[in-house]
Amino acid sequence: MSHDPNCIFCKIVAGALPCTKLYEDAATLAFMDINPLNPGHALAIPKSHAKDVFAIEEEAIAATVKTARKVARAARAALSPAGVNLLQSSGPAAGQSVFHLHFHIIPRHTGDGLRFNWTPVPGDMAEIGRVAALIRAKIEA
Ligand code: DGP
Repeated sequence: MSHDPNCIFCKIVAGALPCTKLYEDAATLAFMDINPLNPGHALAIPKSHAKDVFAIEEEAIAATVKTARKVARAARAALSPAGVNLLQSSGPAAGQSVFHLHFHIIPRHTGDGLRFNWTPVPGDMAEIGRVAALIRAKIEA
């Protein structure tokens, strides 16, 4: 299990900092976000330190998604939101501020005014196809 002594979420995993825990298993932990965007806003993290989606092992992120799903379902049962966003940000340009991979679980309500900072605009299908081909060529087995 990788541990970064300077990482705030590693300190939470180690019990050196408090959190409002929702769930844990051998590989993951879920707890409430201290800056909730909506009531019920929670985070799911791997216990082993990995900075972001690029650094994390497949198994560890799969376990974290499983926990995020569990929490999303519990939030739906408990709070009856109209929907839930699962959000993962990797890199400062994507809005990541804590560099230990995490999924936000954000209960949503119609008209709650939350925006993730983009306005949908129909894409150019040729350009979408061109970029898809670039990414497809780099998909690893
Ligand atoms: P991001 O910007 O995607 O890296 O999200 C980091 C989130 O972590 C942000 O919503 C606030 C939350 N957060 C930061 N420090 C702490 C902490 O010490 N405890 C808890 N529970 N949440 C934290």
